[in-house]
Amino acid sequence: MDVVTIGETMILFTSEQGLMRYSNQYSRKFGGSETNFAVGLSRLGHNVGWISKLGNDEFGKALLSFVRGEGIDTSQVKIDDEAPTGIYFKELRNPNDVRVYYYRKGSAASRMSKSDLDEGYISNAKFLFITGITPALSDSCHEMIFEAIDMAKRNNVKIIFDPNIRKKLWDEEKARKTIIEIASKVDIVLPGISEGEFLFGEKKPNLIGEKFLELGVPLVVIKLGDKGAYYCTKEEEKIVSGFFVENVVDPVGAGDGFAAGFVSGLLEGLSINHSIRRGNAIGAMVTMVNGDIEGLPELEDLERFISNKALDNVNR
Ligand code: KDG
Repeated sequence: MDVVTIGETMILFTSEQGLMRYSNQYSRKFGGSETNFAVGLSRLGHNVGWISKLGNDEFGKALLSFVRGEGIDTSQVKIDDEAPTGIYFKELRNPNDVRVYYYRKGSAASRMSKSDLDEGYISNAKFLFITGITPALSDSCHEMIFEAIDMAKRNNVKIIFDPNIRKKLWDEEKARKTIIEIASKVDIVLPGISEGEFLFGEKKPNLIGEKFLELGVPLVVIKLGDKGAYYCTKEEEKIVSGFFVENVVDPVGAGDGFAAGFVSGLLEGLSINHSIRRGNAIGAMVTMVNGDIEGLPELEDLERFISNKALDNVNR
């Protein structure tokens, strides 16, 4: 396995007519940060495994066959007879105001615990990808994420962490403390600017970067939206420019697409710079399509997008 990831994926209902109070039609999709990332990587040709729990219900079955159909290993996905698959709703008021509503409390995935982890499975991966969503789901998920980190570290599996702070899911003080504690244990962190501000009260990428470096993270990559991404290590720092998108349709999932592109580059031995460029491109592509995963490209489409954008810049 190239990458193993752990987290909750939900059925996603998107309102077809703006405000949910008026909508009598919803499209049924799938969404979950870790599987958005996994689908992105799998579409680029990498092997990904997903650890999770689903309800023994129609939604769980739909989700499992979708994720499996994307070529992701689901051998570590368990079915819980006692709890439902989580659901979330998306209300696209406009591309700058997208609201999400969770119906996931007590879901099957929130009942995951450290006994659901198989050290042998994690130890065989090159990377473990985790987000700050999972520890927010429940105390047992919180404990499980720290156990997964310990397993990865014991087996020299590199850990990539996207803080993905979802304030609706937990108390802010607990979120800050937990995210900082996790960050201090990982190899690569992928925050956004607003997350840096939430964690450290800093808005500038270099100052946020410094705070993470002080925590001991070897590589910090900060997403800057259409401006690209800033990265720093102890030795170097740089901004890798992004891709302008004229018509953003739905920004949800862009960060996961970024992570997929970036990690695919690392797996293929590309430089940090090139890996981030891939991430920037996929982040941009995801925003052009309605849905968390629908805009994730295959390698050929990704390369075409990057070279067309490069041509646009020459012609401008
Ligand atoms: O990054 C996009 C995710 O936020 C979305 O797919 C749903 O996982 C999700 C969550 O917990 O919000």
